Amino acid sequence: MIELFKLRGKKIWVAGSTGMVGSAVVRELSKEECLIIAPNRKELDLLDQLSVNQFLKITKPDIIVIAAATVGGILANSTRPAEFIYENITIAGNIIHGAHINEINRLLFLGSACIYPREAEQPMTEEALLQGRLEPTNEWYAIAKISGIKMCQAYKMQYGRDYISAQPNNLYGTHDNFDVNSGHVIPALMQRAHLAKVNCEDELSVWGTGSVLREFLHVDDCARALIHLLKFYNDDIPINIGTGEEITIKELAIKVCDIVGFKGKLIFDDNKPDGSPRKLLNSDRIKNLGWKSSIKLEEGLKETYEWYKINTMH
Ligand code: GFB
Repeated sequence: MIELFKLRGKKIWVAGSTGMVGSAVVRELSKEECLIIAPNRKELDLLDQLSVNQFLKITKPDIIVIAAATVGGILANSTRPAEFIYENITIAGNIIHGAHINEINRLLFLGSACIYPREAEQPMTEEALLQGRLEPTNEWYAIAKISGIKMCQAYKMQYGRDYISAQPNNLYGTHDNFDVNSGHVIPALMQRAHLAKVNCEDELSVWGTGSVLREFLHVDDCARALIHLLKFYNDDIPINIGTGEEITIKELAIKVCDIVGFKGKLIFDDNKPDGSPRKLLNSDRIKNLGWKSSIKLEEGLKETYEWYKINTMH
């Protein structure tokens, strides 16, 4: 397959480089003989348009990966809608417009599988975008992500910019947010199961009915997919990234408890939201470009738990 864009010798800004996805992208890019620029939050405020423009004017990267976002699990999404919509729209707007006015021609924007309608036909193809109503628990985040995707398409259409977007399914892995309230299901359950084990508790509460399905993608697989897309993809269709495998939250909770070594009973708390009933991506498009996931859920969960034990305070 012809490499459309060479990364070798290029200066690449990874926006959000201290987060879970950004740090994985930096790790993968460091194998590519390119120059990575990765300012942290204190060095660059992505919500400040002037600072972003100034930064781009001075550093002039050849390529930008937007892995920066305000993210969180189902509870954070549904209880902090203003932060999720404002911060994510602003980050996307500042960086995409800033890239354009600074003549930066290549950019990859990270979307999310929650951009698709709640009732979309499964597995969801890229064509399902904007064909129905969004899942209410994360519509604010989804609208912001759809805005970023649409900006990439608009700047490509009007100015011929090579800006692309990709949406991975539910991510997990090292450098995740393990907070029990604001985290996504895997890190939150891991932390909760770990604490229940340490405190010799008999029960563990799992949010929702446990019957909904999710497709989980390891962040290192995601980072490899993003780099693959930077090299080989330039269509305006935002492209799906998934494993093709799904699991119920109940099965996931059992797996997490096995790995952590918590032997108590699982209690399903249906006062907490379930969110989407099912969210499986059709990832044929990226598979046809020569990428597929390589980390099995079981293996990824074990590695994540090892990282959690070494790197978090508990
Ligand atoms: O990972 P999660 O928060 O996000 O929740 P979504 C997935 C499922 O796990 C839901 C259940 O059905 C939760 O009710 N769950 C069980 C738990 N126990 C827990 C727990 O302790 N913590 C959490 N968080 N969930 C996300 C969006 O939706 O999808 C994100 O909120 C993002 O913004 C992501 O777009 C792709 O899969 O429901």
